[in-house]
Amino acid sequence: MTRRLHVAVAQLGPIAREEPRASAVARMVAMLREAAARGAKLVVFPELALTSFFPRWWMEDAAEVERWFEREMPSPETRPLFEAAAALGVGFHLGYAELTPEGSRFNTAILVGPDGAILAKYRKIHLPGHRCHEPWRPFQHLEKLYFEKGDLGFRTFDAFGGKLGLCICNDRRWPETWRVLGLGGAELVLLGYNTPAHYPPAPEHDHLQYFHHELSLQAGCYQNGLWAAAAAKAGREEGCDLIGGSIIVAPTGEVVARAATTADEVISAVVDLDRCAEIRRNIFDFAQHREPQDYAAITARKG
Ligand code: CDV
Repeated sequence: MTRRLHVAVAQLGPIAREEPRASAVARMVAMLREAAARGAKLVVFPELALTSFFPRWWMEDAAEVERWFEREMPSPETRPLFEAAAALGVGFHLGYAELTPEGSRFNTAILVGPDGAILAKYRKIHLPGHRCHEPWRPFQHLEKLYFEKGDLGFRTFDAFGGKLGLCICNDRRWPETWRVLGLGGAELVLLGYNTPAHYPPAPEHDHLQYFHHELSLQAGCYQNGLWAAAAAKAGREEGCDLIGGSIIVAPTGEVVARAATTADEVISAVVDLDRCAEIRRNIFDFAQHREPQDYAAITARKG
């Protein structure tokens, strides 16, 4: 019996600063329906999918910051997404800004089952950017200020007939993310991202943004023998260009589906989870070929 899962990635175009959550949710419900009509059983939405990418703004007023965060999930505004998915019998992955009852703030992703129940949660570990206002930048990237480092680790979850892992945006650039998920047996990694086309500290790399995105995904998949489905928030959002390039990547590192626009767009592929074994039983048979006693520096020091 093969384990085939039809996966869709629902890329979002820009969300305006004043666009209400209800509008973003309505756009996502429309894409959910399109994905379900194609036969998809799991739909991946981007990082911080309910609002504009607010870490680009320096905000001193705590109340102004808090309005970007979700205190409950589902909430009255997000419940239509959960209800539509359950009615269609489709699961989904959603990124959002989480405010916990204890007052902690995380950049979070959840995995929701086809019955609308939350199956898994991940809180972003690699937070890029800076903590202080840096007025020289054309836009800020204040994830280190607005979020705490995730406290749930890189876990894997039995769901949708396989073992799934979650990570978020900048995590995809770190080989440690993929290896820990791979060691956890992940067969399919889901992630969302908001990646500006312009990187103010190293503008000489701007023309490489799509390349570095795909390079990271393809290497992560190949070197760990797993699938990945990555959803962008894309397009010109409040004067900041975000890359598109949502993709689904096979355990061989091959791209099997890729978005063509920087707008709302659904891509999909039938993912055969058993294909992970092509890599894992061969070139990257961890149990046979890894030499962890020689990797101590990876966890012994930070930089
Ligand atoms: N949202 C992100 O984590 N964005 C980063 C940018 C700032 C480099 C990324 O890795 O795409």
